Amino acid sequence: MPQERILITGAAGIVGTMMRERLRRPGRLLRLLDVADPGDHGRPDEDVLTGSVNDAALMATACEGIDSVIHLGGISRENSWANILQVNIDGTHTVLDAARQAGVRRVILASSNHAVGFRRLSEAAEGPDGLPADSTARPDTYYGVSKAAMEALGSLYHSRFGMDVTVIRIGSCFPDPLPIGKRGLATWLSPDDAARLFESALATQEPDYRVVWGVSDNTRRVYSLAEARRLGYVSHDDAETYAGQLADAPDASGPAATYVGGGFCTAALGEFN
Ligand code: 15L
Repeated sequence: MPQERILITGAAGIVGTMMRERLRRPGRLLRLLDVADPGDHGRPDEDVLTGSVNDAALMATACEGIDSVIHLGGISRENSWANILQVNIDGTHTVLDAARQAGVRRVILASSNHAVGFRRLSEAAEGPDGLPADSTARPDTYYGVSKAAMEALGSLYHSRFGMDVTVIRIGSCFPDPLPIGKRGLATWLSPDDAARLFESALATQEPDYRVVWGVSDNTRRVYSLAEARRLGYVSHDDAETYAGQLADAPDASGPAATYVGGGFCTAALGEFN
């Protein structure tokens, strides 16, 4: 049977670990890469590589024979400018360039809602289905800046080299929305929906550059799903199931109640939190 080969960077992270279990298919090989050892389970349908997305030689090896890259690797919240620049911006460039040199056809980039964290919740309420997925960058942190840079790099690699690039602006992808508090009732992307969305991005026919929101069809959703639906994504989950458990959680106040980035909008810039 011909094998589809997918490289997942950041495979030992929260999203990577959840996707490892969910993106397995007959006839598909998952190559799992992370700076932390993803753990080799000895499965014939997995390759495991340990190392950094900043290591160009390792990335060249990782991209050999690969059809699609799912780039989840990087720092997942605020950090120093030096670390963000190295891991998230330079690292994404290294991944994209290794993919280009290896002739990888498709790259899926895990961006974040924090690329547009300083967009107002009231703006989201104006759109027919919420904040459009192609809203221009309004980052709330250096981390958000790195996600905007990631999106720009993806656009460049599509336009220059014809690579198929899908950017997913992920909301809050955790087993459940509880760690995020009430905001998570709007921003949650369930693990199963995340897998459905990655499958839609893996099934594209024509090379393009597209930006979609990565959220479940939450009752309190503020991000548009129109763009992801065009890709074939159908969400089955809604964070509202957890609303009862969050009834006593504090309501947002100040900037966190005004902007879609929530608490990231007031987190100390450049400080790990
Ligand atoms: C993100 O981009 C982070 O990686 C994640 O840890 C969550 O905090 C999420 O955004 C969010 O906005 O809830």
